[in-house]
Amino acid sequence: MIGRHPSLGPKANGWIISPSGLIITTGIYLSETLAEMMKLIFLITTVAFAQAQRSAIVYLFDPTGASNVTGSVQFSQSGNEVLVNGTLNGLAAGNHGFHIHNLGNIGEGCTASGPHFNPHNLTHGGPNDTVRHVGDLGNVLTTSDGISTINITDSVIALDGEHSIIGRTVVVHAGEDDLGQGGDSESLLTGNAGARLACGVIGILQESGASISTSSLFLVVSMAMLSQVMTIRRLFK
Ligand SMILES: [Cu+2]
Ligand SMILES: [Zn+2]
Repeated sequence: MIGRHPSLGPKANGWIISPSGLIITTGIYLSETLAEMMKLIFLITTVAFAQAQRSAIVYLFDPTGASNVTGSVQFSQSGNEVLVNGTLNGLAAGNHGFHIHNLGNIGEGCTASGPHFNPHNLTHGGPNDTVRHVGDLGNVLTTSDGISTINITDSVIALDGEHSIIGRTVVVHAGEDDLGQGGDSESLLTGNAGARLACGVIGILQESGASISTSSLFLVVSMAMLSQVMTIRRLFK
């Protein structure tokens, strides 16, 4: 019997001629379906990662107890930028250096966190400079009531990849960061920001939405696969 099997969808390009022909047709149909599904999975994965939204949080305090500086700061990825928002309490009025330091270790009064996070081995700078440490977020301004409101947008730090700040330490300093303009060697290392008054290790606040959307999209893919298998099973009945 020669004819197009009614249960073959419009995407099937084979004709059923004989049982062996049926197997060949089904084989072509299966491999085409698999190729399409691979493309779909690739697309879904790409879309899911493009939509990834991750956020992080740090609670700051003085591990030595010497200062009463406390606070919390949140980081959220928004496209290529990271929004940095938070509040600190207990600093003297004026500017205070605010950086991401290399390690996630607040020991020895925050000094165990090491130097500024600097994966490209550049000199210290301000947040708007091309030549800067990745961790150079400049200064936070404290008003006369001892409150520092942080509202920074930065396109160099990130919440994943090479510039990821997750697991590193935020440090706020006693003095103002001169942003590398101080004219001495220390300026190009630390911005002469002085003592470390409070610090905290940056942790994951929220995983990206990718895990949720990926799982729901994989469900759709699984349903599609199941329906293909059922179509093929019908062909053999
Ligand atoms: Cu610092
Ligand atoms: Zn620096």
